[in-house]
Parts: sequence; structure tokens; C-alpha cells
Amino acid sequence: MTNKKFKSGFVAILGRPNVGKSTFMNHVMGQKIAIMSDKPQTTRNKIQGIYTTENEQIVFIDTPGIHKPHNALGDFMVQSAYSTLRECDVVLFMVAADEPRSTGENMIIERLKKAEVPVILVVNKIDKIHPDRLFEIVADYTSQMEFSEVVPISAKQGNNTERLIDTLSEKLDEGPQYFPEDQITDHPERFLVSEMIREKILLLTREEVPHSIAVTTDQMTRDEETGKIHIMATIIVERKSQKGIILGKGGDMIRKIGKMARRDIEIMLGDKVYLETWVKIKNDWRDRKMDLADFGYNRDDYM
Ligand SMILES: Nc1nc2c(ncn2[C@@H]2O[C@H](COP(=O)(O)OP(=O)(O)OP(=O)(O)O)[C@@H](O)[C@H]2O)c(=O)[nH]1
Ligand SMILES: [Mg+2]
Repeated sequence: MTNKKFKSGFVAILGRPNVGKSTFMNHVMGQKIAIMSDKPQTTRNKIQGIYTTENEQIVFIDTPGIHKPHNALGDFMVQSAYSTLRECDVVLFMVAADEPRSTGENMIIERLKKAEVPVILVVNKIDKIHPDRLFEIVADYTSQMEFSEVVPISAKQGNNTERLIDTLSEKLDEGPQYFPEDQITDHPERFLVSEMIREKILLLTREEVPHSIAVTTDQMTRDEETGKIHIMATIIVERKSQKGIILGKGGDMIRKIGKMARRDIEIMLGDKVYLETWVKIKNDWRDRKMDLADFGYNRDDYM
């Protein structure tokens, strides 16, 4: 036992889509809590990653990438992201080193200027640029607003992420351990199962399809005969043509999705899984409040 005071706090990770927010949180947690992909708007809900050591508990809140919404789902995502400003002690504003500052970033910066908590600028993906360019990138952002710290990292390779944790620890006040030490997230297993299926669809499909799907996990029970966990999940699409793409020729695609997702789910649950998936069409669900709520995008989340 050390006689150091226990520190804790909530840390929101904000930024444009695709800058690496979820990759960073998963790296810190040492496991996949939030799904990741090279497609923008991968994360749709706030997701906590609870990082506990003997000296501290940092509750990271991964958020949907802030963008200009084109439907009710987008509205929900952006609202959830901004709502974390009211519930956190520190903000990590993440940008990508390999992309110039855009109007998207400028919009976020205007909001962050009004934040009542310290904002740390995290320049991610430094593995993608020549080190000489870092100075100019940092100078550009710091000319726009005053940040309490600037930390360049590579979330993918893990460069400098420990320094970022140390910097965060310094910023946090003494506080209670909010969650038991073995709790890693605020979402139930069913949510993580749905997300892992959605991740494989993001990986395997293109254009509008990844954005048009939702996944629900309707049942998770242990099959007494086989001893496996029997999971029944539904993939929701917006159009008949999308259903065709998800099923694939002779069911090829859905089998591939199921196989890849099952592997991840088995690792997460530490158990054998039998995954059964169904595909359902719900026209324009992304603009229907009732459907959004049914598929886990509840307004309650940010009100
Ligand atoms: N080269 C490199 N790629 C990275 C790094 N961090 C993330 N990526 C990649 O960037 C892409 C987006 O990563 P995500 O973690 O899904 O990004 P996000 O900010 O959570 O995106 P949204 O959820 O859409 O807002 C993925 O293809 C990652 O592998 C990094 O440090 N270096
Ligand atoms: Mg994400």
C-alpha cells in the first residue's frame, strides 16, 4: 500500500470521426471495448472504458465523432458527444496528425473554448507523419485556442500513450473509486455483442451499407445440450437491396460476418458461442425516433 491519495475522474474523448478515439481507449484498456474501423462514424453511443489501478480510476468516455448530421441518428450521435462536456473533469480533444485542420475541427474548437474543464490537445497518428512536421501541426492548433496540455501519440502503435495517462493523472483530483475494479465498461454484454457484429459489417461492406445498419442482440442463453452460449441477433437494414448485400451470394456474406464476429465474442465472453443472425428491413430507421430508441439510440442517453 502506498500512502498516496486515490485519484479519480471522468475523461471525455472528443473529436471528428475517424481520428482514433476508440483505438486510443481500447489501447489503454488493453482490450476491445469500442469497435473501430476505417469508416467515419463508427462509434454511435457514448462508451465508458474504466481504467483502474491501485492509485487511480480514470473513466474514459469514448464518443461518436462530431460531424454535420444528416439524419436523426446523426443528431443523436453529435448530441451524445457534446453531452459529455457536462459530465467530465477533463476533455481530450483528439485530432489526426496526417490531416489538416478542417471546418469540422474549427466547429469543435468553438465549443471547447466554452468548456469549464481543462482541454488537452491529443495529436494522434504521429506514426503517419515525419516528426519534423509535428511542430507546425501543434502550432496551428494552439493558435486557435489555449490548451491545458498538448500530447502527441500514436494510439495504434502505443507511442506516448503512457505519458498521456500520466498527464491525466496529474490533472485529476483526489476522489472515490466509482466502479468496482473489475468493471471495464458501463454497457451490458449484449451491447458489446451487437457492436462486434456491427464492426464486421463495417469491415466487409462499403458505401452507404455500413451506415445504414443497426444490430440488436435479442437473446443470450446457455444451451444446456452443447454448453455453448446461444446468441440471437438481428441486423437491421434500410432497404431490400442492402439485405441482399448483407446475405451475400448463397448466404456467403452473412456466414463470413457471423464467423468473424463469433471469434471476437468468444474472446470477450471467454466462452463458446453459437451465433444466429437474422436480417430485417426497416425503411429509413435512421430518421424514425421510435426505431432509434428500439435499436439503442435513446435520447435519454444525453438528456
Ligand atoms: N496509422 C494510425 N492509424 C490509426 C491510429 N489510431 C487510429 N488509427 C486508425 O484510424 C481509423 C479510425 O480509428 P477509430 O478508433 O475507429 O476512430 P474514431 O475516432 O473512434 O472514429 P469514430 O468512431 O468514427 O468517431 C482506424 O482505421 C484505425 O486503425 C494511429 O495512431 N495511427
Ligand atoms: Mg470510435
